[in-house]
Amino acid sequence: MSGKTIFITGASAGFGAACARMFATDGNHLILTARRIEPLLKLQEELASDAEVHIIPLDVRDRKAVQAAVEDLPERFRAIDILLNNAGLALGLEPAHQADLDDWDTMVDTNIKGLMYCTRYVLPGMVARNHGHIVNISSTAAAWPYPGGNVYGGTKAFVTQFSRNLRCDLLGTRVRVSCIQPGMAETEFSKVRFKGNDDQAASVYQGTEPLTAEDIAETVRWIVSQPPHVNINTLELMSIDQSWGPFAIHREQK
Ligand code: NDP
Ligand code: 8X3
Repeated sequence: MSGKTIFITGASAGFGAACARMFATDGNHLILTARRIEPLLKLQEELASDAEVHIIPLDVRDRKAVQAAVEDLPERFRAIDILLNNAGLALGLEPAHQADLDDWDTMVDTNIKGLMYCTRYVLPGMVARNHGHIVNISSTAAAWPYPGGNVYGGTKAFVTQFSRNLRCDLLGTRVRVSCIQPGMAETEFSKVRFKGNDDQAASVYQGTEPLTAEDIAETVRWIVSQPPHVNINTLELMSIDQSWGPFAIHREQK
């Protein structure tokens, strides 16, 4: 797959940056967005020989900024073929009664509302062209609860169900919607979740071979490379070192 125009949110690190590298190598044109401009500039320089790269400093929580980012694109980048809704984060792992409400707000504003804004502003062009693919990054946390997952898992359940509902609305068009639900993958994710505590972040992956950002990029590549009549709805993947636990049961001490 080459020659496509691909809009990536959260391209400054992790999955987004790995997808940018992969799509650039394949010869696509990229719109890379994130809040941090420095890593975007570096990526633009790194990929310059392979791809045309347009960078936009963008906080997906800012609805007007998302609208401007999409509507003010240079002519060359206007016809977006693929929107990769990847920007997102988990903050904290405290139980619900101790969690920080500001963290909850940030997760809802980013993972739900930011993804909603990007989708809503990009989608009309796709429908008008009767062509396009939205790829949403959800999580195993969408389907499988765990202690401390509270609002993070809730936001990812939204992403999965929103993806399915988009398919319903888009039936009859040639616009595809796919949702990927990865498990534990080593990126900046845990550093963000544990607010810069590197030891706590490293302990998540200690003694395991977690998924990598490149594994996710390969998955995205496979999904978008399917023939146009094939829509991958939902795809869940995990490291071989991750699985499910038994139901937790509380027992009173006699
Ligand atoms: P990283 O922390 O490495 O990357 C997250 C990206 O999201 C960064 O580029 C960051 O850029 C961007 N981002 C965060 N908040 C905003 C915002 N308000 N506006 C714009 N961009 C933002 O994590 P991952 O690559 O691992 O995460 C990518 C996605 O994958 C997330 O949605 C995450 O929930 C999901 N995921 C991650 C898993 C994992 O184990 N790593 C597993 C399953 C799903 P910047 O800070 O520059 O804005
Ligand atoms: C990230 C995976 O298990 O930390 O979405 O929630 S997990």
